[in-house]
Amino acid sequence: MSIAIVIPTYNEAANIGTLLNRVLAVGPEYHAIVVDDNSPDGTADVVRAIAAKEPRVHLILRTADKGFGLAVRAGFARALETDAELIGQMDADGSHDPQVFEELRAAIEAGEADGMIGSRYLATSEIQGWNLHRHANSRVANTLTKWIARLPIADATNGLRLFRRDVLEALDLDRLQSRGYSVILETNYCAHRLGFRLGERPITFHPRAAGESKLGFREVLRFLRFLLALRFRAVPGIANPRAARLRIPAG
Ligand SMILES: Nc1nc2c(ncn2[C@@H]2O[C@H](COP(=O)(O)OP(=O)(O)OP(=O)(O)O)[C@@H](O)[C@H]2O)c(=O)[nH]1
Ligand SMILES: [Mg+2]
Repeated sequence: MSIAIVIPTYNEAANIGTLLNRVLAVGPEYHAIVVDDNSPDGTADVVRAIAAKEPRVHLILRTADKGFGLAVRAGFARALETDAELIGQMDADGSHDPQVFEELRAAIEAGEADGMIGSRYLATSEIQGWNLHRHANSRVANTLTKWIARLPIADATNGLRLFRRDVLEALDLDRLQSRGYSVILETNYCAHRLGFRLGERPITFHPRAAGESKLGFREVLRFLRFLLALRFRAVPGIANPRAARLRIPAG
């Protein structure tokens, strides 16, 4: 059984080599699909050099329409073309520990859930290196998300997740609306609305190892716009009468 981990990257040349080694070291069944938006720092070149020697590393180079959400969707679509039974996602900057996938996998294999999330907001979770401003931002976003999306999970916006492949098959990736970070919430939300069970495990969220954050004000605004739209949009495969009446463009 193989496990495909999708890793979106933008200017992660300093981090991606170390991270790929860590992902591959989790187990021989782990494959990495790096989705790079043509980073000016040469991230794709680093990945290409590793992929030339390591068949479990794959690169998708996107050259138009940059976006975290578009990249994640492209990565999931590629993963569905492989025989991977479990498909995951993580950041490239060292904030997420790939070893957590083994815990998430065990929970899915035990039948606890169809998709498992590494959570920053359970009792024993830990977030390292955030200043007050970053904590406040995340708390507000998370509270708004809980209030609007009403998902049965504490952390609906962290990009460390693992799904059974049938969850992603059911999502209809082409019909998702998110181009940015809201893709995490959107996919969790759609999976839940489609009747799949989501679970969580506590994680330690580490500070970014090198490079700069891409989470700017524009991305925050896009996320808020997506939240607004969420209650009034159709979920692919689910009828939503409110969606026909009010259409707010998604983030
Ligand atoms: N392909 C692609 N990847 C992106 C894009 N924006 C961010 N990423 C990647 O997505 C992951 C998360 O981005 P970060 O900048 O770390 O955002 P964050 O983790 O929310 O913010 P920090 O905690 O401040 O690092 C990283 O691996 C980024 O390289 C994008 O537009 N396209
Ligand atoms: Mg980060």
